[in-house]
Amino acid sequence: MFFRQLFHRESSTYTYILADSTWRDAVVIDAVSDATDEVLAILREQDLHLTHILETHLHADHISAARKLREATGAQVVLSDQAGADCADLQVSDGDFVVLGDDVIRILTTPGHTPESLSFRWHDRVFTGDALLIGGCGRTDFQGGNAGTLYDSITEKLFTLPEETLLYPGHDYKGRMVSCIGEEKQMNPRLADKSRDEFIEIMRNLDLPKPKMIDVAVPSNRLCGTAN
Ligand SMILES: N[C@@H](CCC(=O)N[C@@H](CS)C(=O)NCC(=O)O)C(=O)O
Ligand SMILES: [Fe+2]
Repeated sequence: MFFRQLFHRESSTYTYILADSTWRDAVVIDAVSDATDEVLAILREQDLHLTHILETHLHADHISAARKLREATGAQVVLSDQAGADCADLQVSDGDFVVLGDDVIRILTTPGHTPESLSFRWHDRVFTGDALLIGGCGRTDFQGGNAGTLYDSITEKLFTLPEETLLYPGHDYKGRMVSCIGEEKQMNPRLADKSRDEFIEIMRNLDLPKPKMIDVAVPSNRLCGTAN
């Protein structure tokens, strides 16, 4: 097993590289365009062959490296079938999986931050994109977001995973790198002991500024990230 967590400072985005050490196959989750060379260098150094480029959703705050990585490696881009992204090689839905060496990465649909949001489960960990963040969750006030749907995704899908499952989020704005499902169930201030209606009310009152890149990033990412 090989695992790396990279951080993109401008958008506080985490990119993950997962690989099977026996077969030398790798996948990347939420690669940022600015970090394309860094991802390719790690693959080269570790002698890994990239098979899939997984996107948790159409990002609003950065441009994806998916297209550039596909051009460089021939790997397949994986996006939800709800993304409306014809550029994807594989359009997936709940229960689908991606083979990685001797194991699989299980695909969970976790809509709410956006309709096409996915989480990926691999070994002892889950990659939740912006559905569930450490001590928070993705906002639901743009891109077809829906707070009630997000509450259902978190409580019915993510919170029913084993409590020791490691939680690797799509972003963190305070430098935290990993949590676990049990900790979020007990401690996440938006979710612990909160009803669906209370959660919807919290999300309604967040009043966050629009992401700086949204008007460029979303159309670009629907094309798997145009070259920049
Ligand atoms: N200031 C950031 C905001 C980014 C932002 O809104 N990110 C979304 C994810 S795409 C979010 O849900 N953030 C949660 C939060 O800020 O609590 C920017 O301009 O890019
Ligand atoms: Fe997002």
